[in-house]
Amino acid sequence: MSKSPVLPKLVGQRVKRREDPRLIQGRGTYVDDVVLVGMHHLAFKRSDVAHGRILDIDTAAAEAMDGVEAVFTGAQIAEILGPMPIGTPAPSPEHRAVAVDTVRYTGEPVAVVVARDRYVARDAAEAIAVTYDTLPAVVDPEAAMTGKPALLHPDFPNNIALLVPSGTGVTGSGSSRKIDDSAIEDAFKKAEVVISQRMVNQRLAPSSMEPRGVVAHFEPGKGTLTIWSSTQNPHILRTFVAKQLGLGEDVVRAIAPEVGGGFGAKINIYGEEYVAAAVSRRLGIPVKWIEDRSEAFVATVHGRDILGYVDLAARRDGTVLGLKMRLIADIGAYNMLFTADIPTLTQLMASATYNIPAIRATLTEVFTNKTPTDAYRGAGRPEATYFVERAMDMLARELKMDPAEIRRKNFIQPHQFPFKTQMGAEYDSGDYEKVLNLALEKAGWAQLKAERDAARAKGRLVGLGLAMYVEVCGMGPSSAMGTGGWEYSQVTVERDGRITATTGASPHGQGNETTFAQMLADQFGVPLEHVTILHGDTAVVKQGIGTFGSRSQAVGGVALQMAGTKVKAKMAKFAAAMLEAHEDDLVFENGAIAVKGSPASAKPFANVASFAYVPVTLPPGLEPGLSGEAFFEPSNFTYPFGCHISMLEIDRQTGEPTLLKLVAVDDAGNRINPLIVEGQIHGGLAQGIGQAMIEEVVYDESGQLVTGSFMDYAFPRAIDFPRFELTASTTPTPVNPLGAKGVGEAGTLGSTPSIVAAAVDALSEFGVRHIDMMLRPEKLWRIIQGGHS
Ligand code: MCN
Repeated sequence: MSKSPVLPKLVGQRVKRREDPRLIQGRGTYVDDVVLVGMHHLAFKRSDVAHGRILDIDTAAAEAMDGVEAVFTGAQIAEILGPMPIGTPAPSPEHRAVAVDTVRYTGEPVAVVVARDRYVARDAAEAIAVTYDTLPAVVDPEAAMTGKPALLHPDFPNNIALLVPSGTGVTGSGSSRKIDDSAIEDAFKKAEVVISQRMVNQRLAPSSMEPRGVVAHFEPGKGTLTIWSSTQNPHILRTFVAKQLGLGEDVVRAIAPEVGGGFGAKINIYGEEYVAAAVSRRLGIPVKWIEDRSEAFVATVHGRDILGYVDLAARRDGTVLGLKMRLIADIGAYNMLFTADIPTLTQLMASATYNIPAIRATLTEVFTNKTPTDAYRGAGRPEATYFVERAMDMLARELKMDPAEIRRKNFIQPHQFPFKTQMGAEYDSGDYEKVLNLALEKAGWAQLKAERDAARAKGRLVGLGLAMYVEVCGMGPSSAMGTGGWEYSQVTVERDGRITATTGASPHGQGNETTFAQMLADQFGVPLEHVTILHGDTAVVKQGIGTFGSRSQAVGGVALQMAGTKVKAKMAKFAAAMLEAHEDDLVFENGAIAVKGSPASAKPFANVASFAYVPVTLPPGLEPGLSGEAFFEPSNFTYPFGCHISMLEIDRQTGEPTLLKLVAVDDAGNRINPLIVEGQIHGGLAQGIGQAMIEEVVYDESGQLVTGSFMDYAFPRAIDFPRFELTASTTPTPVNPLGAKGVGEAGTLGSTPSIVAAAVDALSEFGVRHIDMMLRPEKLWRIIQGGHS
């Protein structure tokens, strides 16, 4: 036989993303590229008041327009669609995909038009006249908690959606949860110094490059529904849509074609998806809805919006004794799929990287007349990191300690892992001092301090900030996730030796077509080009949960490896028969299977594959074919961690901040593809920096969204960033055999508090202790002028 090429091992290598050539060349197929014969278009008439009773909807003018097929009001949609389900056990008010008698946020749908084309549909939606009895808008979450100025939902007194006490001394679950305060109160009694600060983790608009969109095609002859959606989790979409329509999952097919980003906001199953499916079934025609950008600002879930009252108790030597966090989450008008769960992750991560002996973190989720919140990159964990890291920074300032030293003093130590925090999280593995030291070294901390001081001596306002983070990700296990916390994969060696694998972790920008192919190429000893990863279609991928909570690698990657192992074991049996050897003595490498130590015996991989499909002499006990599947249920989350350092300058004349430097050391355990991991960190940093410096969703007192377009909502661009300086640290997790933790959200965690710390440091001559995000120049300018933040 001809000599096989020597194939390099690919796991751990900086392999370029296979997805990129088609995406960069505009050759991807997105939902809006799906065109079906007879397809009609939907447009939603949306409320322009934040809170009001619908007195009248006049659809006559819309219905009379040429090209309009049908108009449905909320009441008519309610005849074909029940209230929307959620994915958590939280108590939830009735939520209709199209409002029936009351609207609760600007942008809530009140009617839907079905028309020949998109333009007619939009014109007709505009022609619908709605009369409202306007009610007072609930905008301030703290006033809302006292029932002022109005109630959103009759069954939720004082607009309180959920109360969750948590921390040291908490026993029981659900409504029978009790809290014994003695440990935390003791800690505060013993304290020599207490830091108390109200902090805002402001509301953000997740803005993926591709807005949402859906095509629904119910085929009356077959009784089947196919739904294309720009979603992060087609299988969950299938389950929920099937249930809402009263169809079996066997007749519903969900397809996520190319998805142009999601950032957590495309986990939710939206009203538009249910409506498209129900309308397609009612009318017997395919329908399409594509969100436009201004619609996305009101109709796609928002992120963050958690207010924290934080108290930190410590000794004067910097030892932290206790932490109290009173969290108020402004969740907007309704519960969406995971709305209720997200702020509980802020509670869960309240211990951050520190061994804090007593913690109390209470959470109140509050309804207001705003777009509902749900997951947004980091989802609850950046908020926890921000609150704790800001408090640690204030403590350092109060005690005149170096911000690194105070952290060092309180870290959970490497020998303490697995470490159970007072919040009940079991951290898998970590070495926090290692990443801190690495970050200080890479940044040149002492040198930076000298540079800062030299700049200050010249009158410049330069500051340094440092933040640690630890994140909970790799979501499952199933006990923690209402949708199931496992992941699924199937691996097939085709007749020609090529490998096709499916994964339920449907990527939407993360690059798993590359990383997963790297893993299989190594496992089977074949070239990367011989492996194809399929995803995003429930007819192709039999089961799945999806891509979110930085889980695709730590959960989906393990399912892939497990399926691969099964197929490889079977293939070894066929090869053993061909080579007249024992299956345990075989090696898979360089595109061939050989007896260990005897390269001359090698059979080309493709020949063994072909024999498995035409086994003229079938080895005893074997079925033909080479395909295997696996479900992986993790035993725990994974907890990646890191340290981010920022240097920032504020213009004394204008208050304009400029980020001069960002150094990040991130530990995601073993990395499959360092290039992709760095890309993921870059993206997360961009969003963390965006939150710290320029992004903020603002509502006025009547509940109108003031930042409803990119003219008013500042979105970070490349010119807003310095060159990121990244360093990897590697502490494998024992939770999965790959030793891999998640990384997709990590960049959002440390960057944000480190930048705010740098801004506070830059303005230290004005006696400022804390500045709420975003770092609006006007706010900073006022501090410089002697005012307050
Ligand atoms: N990876 C790796 N080694 C590791 C961990 C991950 O090589 N130790 C690789 C993975 O194979 C994958 C990527 O890094 O290619 C991210 O993996 P992981 O950390 O498991 O995160 P997920 O794939 O589950 O992605 C979800 C995460 C989240 S929660 C948000 S939000 C987010 C993010 O990913 N949204 C994104 N990154 C995004 N990137 C893009 N382009 N678009 C989004 O919407």
